[in-house]
Amino acid sequence: MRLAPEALAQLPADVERPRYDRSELRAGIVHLGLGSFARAFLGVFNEAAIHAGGEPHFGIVGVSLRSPAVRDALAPQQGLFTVARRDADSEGRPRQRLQVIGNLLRMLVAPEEPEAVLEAIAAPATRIVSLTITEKGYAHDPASGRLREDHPDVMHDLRLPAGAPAASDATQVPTQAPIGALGFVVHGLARRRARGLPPVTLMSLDNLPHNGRTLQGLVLAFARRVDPSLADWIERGCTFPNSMVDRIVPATTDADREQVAAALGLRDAWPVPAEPYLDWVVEDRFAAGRPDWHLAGVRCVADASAWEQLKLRAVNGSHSALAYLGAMAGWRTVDEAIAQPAVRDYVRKMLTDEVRSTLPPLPTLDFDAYVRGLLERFANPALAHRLQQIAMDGSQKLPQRLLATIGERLSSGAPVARLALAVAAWMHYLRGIDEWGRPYVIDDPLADALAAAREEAEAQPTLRERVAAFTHFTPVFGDLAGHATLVDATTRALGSLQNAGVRATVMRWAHSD
Ligand code: CS2
Repeated sequence: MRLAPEALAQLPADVERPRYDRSELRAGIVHLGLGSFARAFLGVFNEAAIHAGGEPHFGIVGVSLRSPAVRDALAPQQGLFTVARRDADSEGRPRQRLQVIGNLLRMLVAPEEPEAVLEAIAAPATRIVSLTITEKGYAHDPASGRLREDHPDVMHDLRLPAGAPAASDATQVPTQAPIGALGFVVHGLARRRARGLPPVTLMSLDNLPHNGRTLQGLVLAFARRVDPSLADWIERGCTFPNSMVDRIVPATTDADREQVAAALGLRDAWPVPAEPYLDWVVEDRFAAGRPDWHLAGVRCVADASAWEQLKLRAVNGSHSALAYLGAMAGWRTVDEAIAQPAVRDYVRKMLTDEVRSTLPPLPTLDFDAYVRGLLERFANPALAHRLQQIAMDGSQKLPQRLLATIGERLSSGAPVARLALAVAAWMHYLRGIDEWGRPYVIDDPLADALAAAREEAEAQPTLRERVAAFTHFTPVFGDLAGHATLVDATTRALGSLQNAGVRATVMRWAHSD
C-alpha cells in the first residue's frame, strides 16, 4: 500500500500527521526547487505553523526546475511525504521519528509545463515565491554575486520576448519558455504587473551570503535587461528578506525508503531523512503577508545578517572542510570524519581561533556552546551524511563559506592557517583521486574551467607558484587572487597534504599554535 490521504488513518499511532482539514488549504507560496531540503525545512515549518493555529492560506505549489522525479514520486501520494527525524538514543542506537507532511498542495515540473509555472507565480493568491535551487541555480558569479550573462540559462531566458503575454494568451503553450529560476521569476512577475496584481515576496532559502539581497540584485539585473520599467516595479513593491536556514538533510537512499516503509507500514516513494535540529531566522519584510511561522519557532527579525554569517562560516565552512579532507582520506560520511579526534580538534580550533573573530556580535549567542552543539550534530550516527554530497559544487560554496572569512582575517593581519588547510584540501580534492588511488568525479558547474585552471597552474615550476596561479581563478577567489599570505598558508597546507597525507596534516594543523 502507498502513502495517500485515505491511508493516513491506518498509520501507527506514533507517526505525526496533518491534524487539519487539507481541503481548507489554499495555495499562497510558489516554491522553486522541490528538493529534500525544501520539504524537510519549509514544509516542516509551514506544517508546524498550521498546527499551532496559523491560517492554512499558505499551502505550497512546488516546482521542480529540471527533473520530474519528485513529482512522479509524490503525485500518487497527493503531495504527502514523510520526514524521518534521525538521531541516536542514549546507548548510541539509531532511532527515528516520523512525520507525514500535508501542506504541499500541487507539484509542477517546469520543463513539462512552463506555462503553468508562470501562471502559478502570476496567480492572484500567490504571496510568496521562495527558492531552494542550490547555489548554482542563481546563475551568478560566486565571488562577486553578479549575474552571469554568459550563463546558458540566462542567455536563453533573456532572449525571450520582453513583456508578458496578455491574460487571454495564458493558456497557450508559448513556443519559447524560460529555463532558469531567474527567467521564471522575472517573466512571472511581468505577468503580475501586466494584470495589475500586487507584488510578492521573493525569498531565497539557499546558503548564499545575504541570500535575499543577492537574489534581489540578480532579479533586478535580469529584469532591467528585459524591461527597465519592470525592474522599477519589482524594486518598488517586491521584498527580498534575508534568512538563515539550518537543517542537515542528507540525500534519500533506497535503504531510507525501506526503513521508512517498515515503520509506516506503507510505501512512501520519497521520504526525507533529516537531523532533529532545525533553525530559521528570517527578516520580517513580506510584501503581501506571510504564514504564522513565528508560532512554529521561526525567528522573524529586522536584520538576519549576523545569524547568516555565523551559520555560513561555522556550519557550512566546517562542512566543506570536512568534505574535502574526508573525501581524500577515504572517510565516507560526516560522522565518520568527525569521529577522528584530530579532525574534531581541528574543526573546533578553526572555529574558535579563526572564524569567531570575523563574526558580528550576537549578544544572545554562547559561541562555545554553539560549537559544542555543532560537533554533536556532525557526530549524529543515524544520518550517514555523505561527504561527497557536501563536496559538490565547491566553486559555488567556497567564497561565502571560507574565503570571505579568510579575507576578513587577512585584512586585519590575523593568521589563517586552519582556514587555509580547508582551501588546500579543496585544491587537493580537485585532482579527482583520493589517497587510496580511487578516482571520483568532480561534480561542479565550473568543473571544466577549474580543470583548465589547474592544468595551467600545474605548469608552474614550484608548488607556491602553482598555488598562486590557481588563486587567479577569480570566479572563486575574487579579490584574494594572488594574496601573498593566503598563498603562503595554502602552499604549506597543500604541501603537507601531498607529502604527509590528510591524517598527519590534520593532526599537525589541529595541535600547532
Ligand atoms: C551542506 C549543507 O551540502 C552542503 O553543502 O553544507 O547542505 C548543510 O547541510 C546545511 O546548510 C545545514 O544547514
